[in-house]
Amino acid sequence: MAKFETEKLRNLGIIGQGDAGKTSLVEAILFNTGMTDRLGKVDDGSSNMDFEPEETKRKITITSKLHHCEWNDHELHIVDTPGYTNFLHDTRSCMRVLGGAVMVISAVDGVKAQSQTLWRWTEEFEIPLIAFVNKLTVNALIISKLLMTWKKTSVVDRLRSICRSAKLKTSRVLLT
Ligand SMILES: Nc1nc2c(ncn2[C@@H]2O[C@H](COP(=O)(O)OP(=O)(O)O)[C@@H](O)[C@H]2O)c(=O)[nH]1
Ligand SMILES: [Mg+2]
Repeated sequence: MAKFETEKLRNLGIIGQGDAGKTSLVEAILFNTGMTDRLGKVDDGSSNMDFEPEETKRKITITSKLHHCEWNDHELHIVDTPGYTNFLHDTRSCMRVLGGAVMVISAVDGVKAQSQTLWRWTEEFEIPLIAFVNKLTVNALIISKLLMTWKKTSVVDRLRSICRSAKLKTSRVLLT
């Protein structure tokens, strides 16, 4: 792996409530950037990120993990974080070092309390955030309904345009 100057390094957190698809997204990033030669899957225990025995057994992320890849002449340090309430303190611990974060939102489940908590924490730590709407192929919840959920959390205006473009990006990731 090439060596990068400090200004070319980025610490990127992948955050969001449990089951949103964070670890799967990280696996897709690693695979698509050539860091892995197979797409790791949480469901069959082949994930590169959820490797602890308890994690492969329960199919959830319990502690934050770090991986890296290269993109656009930068080195990305990707932090995959837990989203379930019991382990959320671990996600908060990582926030101090994040230069940016992607909040993964499940189009199936909408926005739960954990996502709102995480959103507030990114504001507290002043972390630039983008939203990534996942699981759109499931078709269980249309994007407008998801946005209605966000409306109740009063952050919809910031997210509306991002969610629209995320729809295209998500489809692309899912097809790979
Ligand atoms: N249909 C569908 N399922 C997904 C997608 N991304 C993740 N999943 C599934 O959602 C579940 C939780 O995924 P995971 O990556 O562990 O979510 P995390 O808890 O946010 O890290 C697993 O069963 C995944 O296979 C997606 O884009 N579409
Ligand atoms: Mg996970």
